[in-house]
Amino acid sequence: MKDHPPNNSDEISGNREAEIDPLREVVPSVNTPGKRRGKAEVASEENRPSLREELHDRKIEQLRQMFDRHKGSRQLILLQDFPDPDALSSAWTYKLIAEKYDIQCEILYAGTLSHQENITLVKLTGLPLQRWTLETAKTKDLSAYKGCVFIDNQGTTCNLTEFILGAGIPIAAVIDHHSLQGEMNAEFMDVRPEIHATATIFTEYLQAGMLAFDSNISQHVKCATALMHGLRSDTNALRQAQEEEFLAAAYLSRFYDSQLLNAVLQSSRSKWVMDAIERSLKHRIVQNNFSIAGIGYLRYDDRDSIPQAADFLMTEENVHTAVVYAIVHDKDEEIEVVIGSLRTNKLTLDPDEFIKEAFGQDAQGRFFGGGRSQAGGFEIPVGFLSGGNEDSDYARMKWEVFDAQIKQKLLHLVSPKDNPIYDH
Ligand SMILES: [Mn+2]
Repeated sequence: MKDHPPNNSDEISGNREAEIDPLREVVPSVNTPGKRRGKAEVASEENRPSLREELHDRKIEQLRQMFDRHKGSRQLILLQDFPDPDALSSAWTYKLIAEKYDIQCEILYAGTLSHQENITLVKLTGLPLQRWTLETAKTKDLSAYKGCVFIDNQGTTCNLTEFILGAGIPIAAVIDHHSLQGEMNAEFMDVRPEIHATATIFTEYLQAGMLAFDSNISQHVKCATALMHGLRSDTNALRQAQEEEFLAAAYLSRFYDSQLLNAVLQSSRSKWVMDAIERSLKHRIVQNNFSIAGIGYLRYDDRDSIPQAADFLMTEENVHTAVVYAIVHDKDEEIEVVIGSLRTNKLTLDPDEFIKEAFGQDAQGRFFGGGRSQAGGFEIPVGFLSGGNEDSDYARMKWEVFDAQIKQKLLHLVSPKDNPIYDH
């Protein structure tokens, strides 16, 4: 279990003020990329690359240069502790591109691969993934690695970050679609919060010629399938996809294996996920179209069942937003954290703002959570109250206190009128 800042689940982003997006700064409208201009536009403009295209080309050039500088070396790709399909497929694509530059990459995660679809994805595609706990990392000769790479995260959701950076390995690249979480001293940065999946960014790299997929090469077909799955899973099966994602999916459709994707999508839910769903149904309260459920204690390895339970609560009629949370405990380390997931299809609800406003900041000024488009998460350390659950009365009391406090904070925002403190 990680012991660093709590504001770091996979759905969490950093300070919005700090967002830097060169494309957005220069071109105010991100919805009118030059490549897709209408026919009605002036002919002379047709041949002139737009500012956005130029910036895109410049990014690709910077990426090439970074790879050139690292030719023949080795790199570590760091994923979040609970890697999702977007992260897994994007990391694999990076690894395949890097191989063209004779760069060997290890794809690492420190936590658990627990979502049934992720386990199936890795098994069926042979996605080259390694689990390195902090203990494992300490036994490795890190001097072999000349760069580390953060993909679909910016280090805050990875338990290895501090150790790897502390070992003096420079950051070769950060490629992500979460809001910028702070300054990173990286050789190459491509952080685009307006894009809904990192797999979209990587598909753009492929289209720009960083690697030519070949449908006769089984590894390429499997990687394209993984990217398609990544795209789908970060966009609610493309229901929340934008033009960029559809264009990426269209490109990937030339290479991916639809049967393989089906096999991944049909993986069945584990008993633990079924249990979490059952508990969330039993304990949910629905107010103003919000469905909120505290589901008690959960093993660390079953953390992924929280967002799945939230997804399930979203299927009830008239519910536009679901929040599910649990006290997640790590038996080995006696550490407990309240972990929660938010899902919404209400376009005017910004999960990042909602979570930051609901839970505020800790004593160090760090938020307990945040979000990306239509999803968010939070982690609240149980701290001094951790452990001692052999005494079932104590365990129950502790849960009731956390449950009441979290509900109270959420309901402040859900129905401000009901709360005297909010009633100005
Ligand atoms: Mn993602």
